[in-house]
Amino acid sequence: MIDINEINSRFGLPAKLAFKSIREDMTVADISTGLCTARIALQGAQVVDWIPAGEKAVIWLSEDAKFRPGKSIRGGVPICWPWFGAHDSRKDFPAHGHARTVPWNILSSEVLADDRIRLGFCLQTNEATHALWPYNSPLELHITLGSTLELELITRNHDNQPITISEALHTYFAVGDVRQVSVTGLDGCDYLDKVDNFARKTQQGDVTFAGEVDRVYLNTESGCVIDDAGWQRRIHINKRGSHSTVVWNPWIDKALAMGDMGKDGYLDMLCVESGNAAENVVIVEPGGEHRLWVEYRIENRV
Ligand code: TA6
Repeated sequence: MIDINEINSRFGLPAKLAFKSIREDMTVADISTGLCTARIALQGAQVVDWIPAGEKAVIWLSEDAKFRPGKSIRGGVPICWPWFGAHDSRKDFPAHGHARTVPWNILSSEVLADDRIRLGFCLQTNEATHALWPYNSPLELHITLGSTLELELITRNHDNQPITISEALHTYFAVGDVRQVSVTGLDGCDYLDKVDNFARKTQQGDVTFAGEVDRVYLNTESGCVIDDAGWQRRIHINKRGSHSTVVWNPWIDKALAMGDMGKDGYLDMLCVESGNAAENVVIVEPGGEHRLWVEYRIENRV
């Protein structure tokens, strides 16, 4: 059980960062500065809200999101690790790995010179996580919040054998109406189309949405831009250490089946996920590390 007073005395930042229990068993970090407001759940070190000053929310959170221990929170920035999607061989293992549904510890908190807030988290390991992932590979997430949002996921291999991971920052973005959205930056990229039995295809032009879209774009290190005509803004996505980009909208039937997308929630969101999946898995050598970094920035289309 987390001692909220103790965590605030060690990591709270007066008037800028406070920890609180939103339920007896779920702790969140609330950030409020001149640059942004935000909320991070300690379960999964999951950003669940980020609103730059003067902007609409950039990160989408379902009105039906469940904040229950061990249950993935629908929305925000779930961390998919140490595998993306279904486990290769164990169907009883959780989709997208365990990182997003287990408690993380706070390592550090600081106010930067430009008033951005930087927080460091590490994944808590225990018998249950070792049953899923029996390697000594500490995982850290560093989050920098201001008028931009940066996340860096660091995997270290303290074992004496190479480890192979797949991963993604599975970010849900808020948009005016996904039917008026296009995603640029993936033209000419090969992708696996999960809506068409993982068929390998090549992207022609921008990605648009008139039905379920679930695509793993491969061998792409370039950033993307979400052009949101509805809200007259663009969301710039820059990345490093990532060779895959996943684009997903569940559309009507899949959203209904998921049960926690809220009423017509699929119209207000899309996922653009920076990571390493499918043929882009990452091998971390003994003593080595791998860093996956993203930055999100808003541009208003005047
Ligand atoms: O990243 C897209 C995806 O893999 C979809 O196939 C869908 O399963 C989505 O993730 C959500 O997965 P979740 O386990 O959070 O319901």
